[in-house]
Parts: sequence; structure tokens; C-alpha cells
Amino acid sequence: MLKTEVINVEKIREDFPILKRQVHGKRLVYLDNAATTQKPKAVIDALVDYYSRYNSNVHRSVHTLGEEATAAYEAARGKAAKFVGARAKDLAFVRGTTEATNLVRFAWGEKNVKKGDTLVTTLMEHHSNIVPWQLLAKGKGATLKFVGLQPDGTLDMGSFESLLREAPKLVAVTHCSNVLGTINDVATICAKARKAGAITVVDGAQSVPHMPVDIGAIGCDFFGFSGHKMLGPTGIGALVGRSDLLEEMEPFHGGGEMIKEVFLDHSTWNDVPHKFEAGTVNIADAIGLGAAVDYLTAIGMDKVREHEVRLIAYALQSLREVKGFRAYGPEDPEKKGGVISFNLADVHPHDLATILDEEGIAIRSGHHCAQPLMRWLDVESTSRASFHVYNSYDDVDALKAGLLKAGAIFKI
Ligand code: 7TS
Repeated sequence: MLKTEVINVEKIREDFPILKRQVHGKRLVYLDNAATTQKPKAVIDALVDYYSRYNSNVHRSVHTLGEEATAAYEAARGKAAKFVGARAKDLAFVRGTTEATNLVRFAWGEKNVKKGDTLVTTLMEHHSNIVPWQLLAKGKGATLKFVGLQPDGTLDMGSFESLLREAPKLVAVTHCSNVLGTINDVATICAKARKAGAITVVDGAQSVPHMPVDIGAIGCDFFGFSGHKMLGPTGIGALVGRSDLLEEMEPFHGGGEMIKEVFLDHSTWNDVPHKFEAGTVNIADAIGLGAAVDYLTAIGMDKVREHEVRLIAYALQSLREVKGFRAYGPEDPEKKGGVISFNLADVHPHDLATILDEEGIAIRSGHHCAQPLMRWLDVESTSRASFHVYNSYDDVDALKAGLLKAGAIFKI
């Protein structure tokens, strides 16, 4: 059975040119969506259209091309903001989630974090939600502390509550783990953190591409996400911030377009969000992200989520039948995003990924930029299959067949 019956996978697959290619003579089974997703023709066409019809810089030229490019760039901002329940003026385009976090580190953190302060993140974070806070803490003489995990791969809320008693300046947490798939109750976390006086930063890299997200309902102060994980181009993402904080923050980068006036001894800043978009921005890819938002909106994010829940449920049930298979993270598909991290007995994940590649199956193996989590799991690395709209039960069956083949090779 190909379809999950929630969305028409066969029809959707037609929109993705890359899915027609073969790898080692086999049908491409792309299960590395948590690293980056494939792009529908609508997104590729939006890039080609911009470069072939109205390529021009934005916010400066009064000629027709300049005005068309500015209108398309700002329309993309509006689309991206609406997609996550935010206002366009509260959304700054950045390169991706990593840059969003670093923007907060510099533009908010440098001014507000002081010696002796506590910053809080969690053990399940991607390095991009750990290292910037480590650097900030080190520079300021602050301390970075970590919320622990429960054996099922969910956050230990007891450990969170006790860290809140230290009145942290900042709480940074992922909406959805890129390894365990754990979906965190970020609304509750942000409400508690705010009550304790902390600023909240939510990493939406693995949630926005896979489920309906309403930043207003989450109630965080900052929220970052990446376009390339949601069918959009690489090099574009967004930081959404609370407007009063964005207003009072320092700029991130200095240069053209982020200023109002420049004198020899000082400058004044452009309005938010342009204050955070120095230099020539990534026009084409922002427009491409707008096209990706249109594409996902037409499918419906509630359907995307339901489709992935069914795929995850099917995959967990089916892959558990493979001898030596061990998955990490929550077992309930309703509590999990579209990723399954696993190991197959003691086969090295890179060996497994190489064997699967011979079958045309793309998974990721490694530490997934989450080394503290790997240590907590007591493994060096894992294999990871991750899903999106074009994946089907057939892809799961192909993965299972690949694992059985690997099992036979390694005599498990
Ligand atoms: N946060 C999470 C939860 C992520 O999964 C990633 C990327 C990032 C932040 C950083 O996003 P970027 O677009 O700035 O790179 N995660 C992965 C991954 O799991 N495999 O490759 C990239």
C-alpha cells in the first residue's frame, strides 16, 4: 500500500523532480529529511523565475525590477510569518536556525547577560542551541545549565523546575528533537520560564516543517526555523521575536540597509526587522521559501502531521520486527516528530548507511550534531530515518528490506 490515505503521496511525488532519479540503479528512497528536504518544482521555478525575470536588489532601486523584487521579497516575509502565526514585522530573515540562535546570542545576549547569570538549555539540543549559549556564558562569566531527560527521551520537568528556582536569564529549548523526535510542550515550558523571569528561545527547525505551529500560542520570546527543512531553499530561515525585545535589541551585523542615518561618530538603526538584515539579503531564497510555504499550505500542515504520524507508527511497528533493531526516543507516534533514530545490533551506523545507499536508500548516520545527547544515550552515533510528504509505506518497506539485508551481512 503506497498511500497513508491522508494525502495523495503519488501525486505529491510528481512535484519533486529529484525523486525520479535512481541511485545505484535503484529507486531513490529519501529518508534524510531532518537534514534537509527535497524541493518541489514550484520552489525551483520560483528561483528560476526570479533570476530570469526580475533579478534586482531590494529596498533601494525605484526601477521596475527593483520594485518587483522588493514586493516579492516582502510578500515572502508575510507568507513565512503567517505560516507560523506571527506578524511580518516581527520576522527577520536569516540563513537558518543556527543564525537565528546566534542573532539572539549577540543582539540580545551581549546587552542583557551579566556575570553570575544562569542560562538554561536541555540535553536533547542540536549543537546550534548549545554552543552559542556556551560562548555567551563564557564571555560573560555566566553559567550554562542543562535540563535532564527521562528514560523515555522526554524532558525531565522536575529538573527544569529546579533550574527555574535559580532564576535563569534565558531558557532555550527545542520544539522537536532531531534525534529522539520528542515533541516538547514548549507552551508550558515558556509560560513557566517567563514566570521565573527568563527570556525564552524556541528552536523550531524540526517542528515548523512537520506540524502546524502557532508562535503566538507558544508564547515564546524568540523562535527560529530553517527554510531548507521545509521544502524551501538552503541559506534562508527566520527569526521571529517579541516586538518590544526586537525594538530594544542591538543590531546583529552592521552595514548597508540596517541603518537609518550614519554619521562619523554614530549611526541610527532602521526599523525592525530591517535592523537585523544588513547588506544585500538572500532575495531569491526568501522568495523560494515563500513558494515552499504556499506548497505546504495547499497540502495543509494538519495533514502533513497526520501523514507523518501514520508513517512513524507503521515504521516503528514494522522495523521492530528486524532482529537487533533498537529505536531511541518516545514510542508513541503522537508524541514524536517525523524522525526515528535507531541502531541495528552493534553495526556501525556509517556501515549501515553505506549498505542502505547501495539499495538507493538515503538515511543519516552519525551524532546528528547532538553529542551531549549521544553521551546520554550511551552511544557514539545512531542511524536516523526521517520523513516528509513524499514518503510512503513503500519507503518504510524498502528500509526494512535494507535492514534485513544488512542484518544478514553482519550475521545478526
Ligand atoms: N536545530 C535542530 C533541532 C536541527 O535539527 C538543526 C539541523 C538545526 C537546529 C540547525 O539548522 P540549520 O538549518 O541552521 O543547519 N539539523 C540537522 C540534522 O539533524 N541533520 O543535519 C542537520
